[in-house]
Amino acid sequence: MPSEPCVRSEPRVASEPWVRSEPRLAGEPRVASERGASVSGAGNSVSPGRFITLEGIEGAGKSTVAQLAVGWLAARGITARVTREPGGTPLAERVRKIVLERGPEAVSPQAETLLMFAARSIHVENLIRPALARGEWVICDRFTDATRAYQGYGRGLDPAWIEQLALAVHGDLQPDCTLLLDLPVALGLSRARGRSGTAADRFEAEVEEFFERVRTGYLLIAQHNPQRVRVIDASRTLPDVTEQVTRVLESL
Ligand code: T5A
Repeated sequence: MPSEPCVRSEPRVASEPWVRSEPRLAGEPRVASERGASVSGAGNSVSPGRFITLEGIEGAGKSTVAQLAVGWLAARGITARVTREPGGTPLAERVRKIVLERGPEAVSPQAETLLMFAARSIHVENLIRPALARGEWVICDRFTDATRAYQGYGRGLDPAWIEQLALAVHGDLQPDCTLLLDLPVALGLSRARGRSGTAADRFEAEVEEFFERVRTGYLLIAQHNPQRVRVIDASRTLPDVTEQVTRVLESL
């Protein structure tokens, strides 16, 4: 696991297809500490919000880690909000239903991507940006790295197109830190299928090779963004994963 903490500006790697120089929108701040801050306690210490995302293949443990992180932060007096993508607001959850459910009509990779970004746009505008502006921490189960990994590496869509959509939808809003829960595909799928009592959604019904491409994509994203993305060995026991995650949170 890389040793450096998540920091907010990272070197750009020219060869990485997901990397581009993101222009700042006029008047829009770059990072969480500029976006909003709240005064904590009786003193004048500023407690800016942080935008933390959780990524990984099916069954990696993202929901479990999200709850763990919010509890760890609450014990330290930090208000954190757990949310997820696609979804997170009532309207975005309706889009989630559309994009995940299996139905008689084909959903092209392009349509899938546009639906993901439609949900994200609603989520960013109505939940993520306002929470960060209040100085809250946002723990988000999946964000744009999921589109890069699933629709880009998994479905084979043009990474440049995905970056254009990302820029249009959330400008230069980027996670302050991303925890990539990495584990072998077979283990993730067995955990996900073992837990779920419901029918497989469109993604869960995919073949293992698809998830292998997604996992490889995630690891490449981590490799090219070592300061933002921290890789957690999610194949370990929950206490071990908890320890890895809290070490990262302590560094923020
Ligand atoms: N998608 C999403 C895209 O294609 N593009 C996008 O842009 C976006 C945003 C969303 C789907 O949409 C796709 C990706 C997804 O296919 P989802 O609900 O977010 O779906 O995704 P899932 O990965 O399917 O969520 P899961 O709930 O299945 O997985 P989690 O949250 O990673 O796993 P979790 O925490 O529920 O854990 C699974 C089981 O394992 C146990 C848990 O108790 C649970 O039973 N567990 C462990 N067991 C042993 N050791 C550990 N360390 C464990 N950690 C958890």
